[in-house]
Amino acid sequence: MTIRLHHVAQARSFRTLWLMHEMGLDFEIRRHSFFDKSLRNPDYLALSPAGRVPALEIDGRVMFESGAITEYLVETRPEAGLGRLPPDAERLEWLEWLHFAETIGQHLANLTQQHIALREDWMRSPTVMRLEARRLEKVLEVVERVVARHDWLLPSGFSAVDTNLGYSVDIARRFVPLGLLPNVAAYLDRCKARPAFRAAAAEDGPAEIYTQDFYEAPADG
Ligand SMILES: N[C@@H](CCC(=O)N[C@@H](CS)C(=O)NCC(=O)O)C(=O)O
Repeated sequence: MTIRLHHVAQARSFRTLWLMHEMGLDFEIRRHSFFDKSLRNPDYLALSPAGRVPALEIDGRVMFESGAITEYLVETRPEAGLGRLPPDAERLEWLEWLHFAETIGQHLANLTQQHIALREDWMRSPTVMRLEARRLEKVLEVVERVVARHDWLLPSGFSAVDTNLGYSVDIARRFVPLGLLPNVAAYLDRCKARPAFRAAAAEDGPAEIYTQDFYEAPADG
């Protein structure tokens, strides 16, 4: 049965796209756009009730939530070795990083709304833009400390949590300069050098959310 990923270029569905390449799975991609309202049509809402991506059709079911999809993929296909299933000693850290990817993600969502989704200046809040960029920097400092100690989030090496968190870092660099976070920058370079990341990037589709390399927070005062 075909695995089908519902994907928007540059969105969190990239995590699933990258992970499925890491796992060597066969799948097809159904592309969507944020800007044509297709995520709000009843057919799509039947797959993903909040109209979000990713949604993954797999094993006769459909799943939403990128973290849950990551867990499901590594649990049902353990031969890829990208999960840390109980009683693995790294299980606890593996789960922490999986969910920490969405702690980063909430700041990314706020910044994306402020800088990109709100199209008129009067709709935006410079205070929120500055605060969220600062809070994003703080969570990246946590990543900075861990990838200073080893190449990937877990001491044992690359795992599926690097796809969830690596994606978050790749979007975060558009809002926080990585110059003061050299280990995060090197981690991102390692992610991007992986053949599976490159394969996913080649399939991501034309950029429609982030069209600038960097989105500067307005100066204070
Ligand atoms: N926690 C969810 C978040 C999903 C999510 O909000 N995805 C965004 C793209 S990054 C989306 O589909 N936004 C469309 C919308 O809000 O209408 C996950 O990780 O899958």
